[in-house]
Amino acid sequence: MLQDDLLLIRKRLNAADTIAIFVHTRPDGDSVGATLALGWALEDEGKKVEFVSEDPIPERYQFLFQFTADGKDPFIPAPVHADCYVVPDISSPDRAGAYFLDHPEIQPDICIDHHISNIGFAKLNWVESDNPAACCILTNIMLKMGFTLTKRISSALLTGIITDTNSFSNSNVTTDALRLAADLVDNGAELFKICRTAYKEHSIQEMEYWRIGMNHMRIEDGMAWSYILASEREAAGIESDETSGFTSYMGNTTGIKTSVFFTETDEKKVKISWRSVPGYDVTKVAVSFGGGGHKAASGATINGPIDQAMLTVINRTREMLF
Ligand SMILES: [Mn+2]
Repeated sequence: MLQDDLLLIRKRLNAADTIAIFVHTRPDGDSVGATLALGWALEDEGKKVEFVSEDPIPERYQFLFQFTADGKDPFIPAPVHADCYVVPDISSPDRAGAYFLDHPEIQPDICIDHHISNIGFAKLNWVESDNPAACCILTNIMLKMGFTLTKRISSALLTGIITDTNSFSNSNVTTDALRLAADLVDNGAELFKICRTAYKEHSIQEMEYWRIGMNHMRIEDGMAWSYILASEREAAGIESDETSGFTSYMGNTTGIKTSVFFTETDEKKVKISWRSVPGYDVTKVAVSFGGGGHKAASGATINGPIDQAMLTVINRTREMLF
């Protein structure tokens, strides 16, 4: 990426009156942190900013709202007055929700991303696919563009770095990421508080999910799997069909090569989530069921009933990987 590109990004932001910044659908910490950090930096320079999210911001990131002017959630579902569109941590237009699909005449102005699958859909694209977090990229380039990283901006950026690196434990964490994080703590970001709130703390619903998952878990020949029924989710008051990290948790068990979690959806379909250690490519199993994903993390949705689905999927996973 050339310094000239950074100059173009800075010029485009300077020229705008109202800048819309989007989080991606099902927003995570990196997405929320990047959007708030850049938005606040622009507000500090007197720009009007529209924070856009089609989905609600998960509760674990809402502590960042204490730093908004009125202490309230600043996000709106779609832009209103924007003359510049920024999409951080977003690899393709659909990841921003329906807005750019419904308005094909609008091309996002600036994309800042770290996904290897980024398709370069904005007018200006700053993509570092080996960078562990969009918030790492932003920390770096916001400093280069002359923005001041205040306490609230540093808190938002550190939230993204901690959550996207799994608290600096992923294989792609660089010394650069560690140094940038230290600088953000120097600027007033509260490491312990952010780790606790955005990363470590679970809701009671998530614990319910794990309790049910633990109860149903089976371990056999290097595979661990479990499930949750729609009726169990309803009884426990669990609204989401996300596995709340339980598939990874099973997959981190010593000796386990592949973990699989089955969620019976409200429509009696079965959502499958695979995780695996290096050497076990779960994408090909997921693709054989009409799904997809990454070598180490994939998913698919198939028809029930769940008993039959589990039997078929576990057998095929064993045949294809072991
Ligand atoms: Mn990210």
